[in-house]
Amino acid sequence: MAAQNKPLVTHIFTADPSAHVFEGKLYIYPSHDVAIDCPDDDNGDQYQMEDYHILSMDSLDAPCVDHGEVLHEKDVPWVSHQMWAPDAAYKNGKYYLFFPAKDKDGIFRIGVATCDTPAGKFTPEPDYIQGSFSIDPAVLVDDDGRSYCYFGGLWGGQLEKWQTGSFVPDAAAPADNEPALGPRVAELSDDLLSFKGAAQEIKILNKDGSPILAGEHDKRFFEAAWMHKYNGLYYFSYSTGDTHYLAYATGTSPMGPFTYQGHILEPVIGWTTHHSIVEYEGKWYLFYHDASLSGVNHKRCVKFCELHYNEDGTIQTITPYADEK
Ligand code: FUB
Repeated sequence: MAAQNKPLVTHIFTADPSAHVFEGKLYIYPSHDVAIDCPDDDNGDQYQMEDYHILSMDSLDAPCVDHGEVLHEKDVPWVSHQMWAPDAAYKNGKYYLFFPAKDKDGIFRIGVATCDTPAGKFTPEPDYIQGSFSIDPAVLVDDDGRSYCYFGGLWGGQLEKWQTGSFVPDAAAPADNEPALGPRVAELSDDLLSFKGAAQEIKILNKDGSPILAGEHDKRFFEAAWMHKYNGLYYFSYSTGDTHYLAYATGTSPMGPFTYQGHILEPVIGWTTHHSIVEYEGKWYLFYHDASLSGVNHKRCVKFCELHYNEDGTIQTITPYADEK
């Protein structure tokens, strides 16, 4: 299946799109890439984002509206820099913006800001969520009212440094023949402002129950967690990072374990790949980004395409740019 190849907006660089249907409209919560000129490094220093803009569309054919800056790093007391991939949630009449950023010690944490409307502006909590670390929060408000925050990212996202439960600056990554590091999940409090307990590591297993190994780079978790439900099953999807796939695994519990199923999206233009999956008017859509607008890894643009399931619930792999060949 081929992907459409049209940026939603071209007047700013955007990435990491978390799409939700709120009040009957599609809202997209992306990162806002900064157009600085600098080389890439494995620590992600080229991603120096300072704020968030929210996008929305009245329908899939309607123009995409930029609601402007809704939160800036200077408005968040605990943040030093690098506001990376956000997500949003709605509960009890309030909208929540979850975002990772580096604290004053250079450690990635996850913060939350709230608003009465989906398009902001958002008011941040004074401190980050206690017990949070690393990057790329994705929040599921489940059908039973319980809510979960999924997060984590390797390399610049610092997940390797948290293997002991504390931040160890020079911690080594697992060897290729050891189980891969899993993303983390924490149940959220009823007001979505704190973790109910310590975050747990999520297990992503092969179909025979064995763990995916750190050396299996085209399957193992790297960053960009997303959770959605389809026909009552939990679908945990993520980026494989250095092999540039979006992959997914399924399970019967929101906390896992999840069984690896395959790839959702083949590599796009640019190093990173990050996405969300949303149902809108009875069809399913993948929102994703690439670097086609600039040709530069850290100046990205968000796009979407339809996503199709097979009858057995597996997802058909999407090939970007196939229509252009
Ligand atoms: O946008 C900055 C980082 O790049 C995100 O947090 C990752 O998921 C990757 O897309």
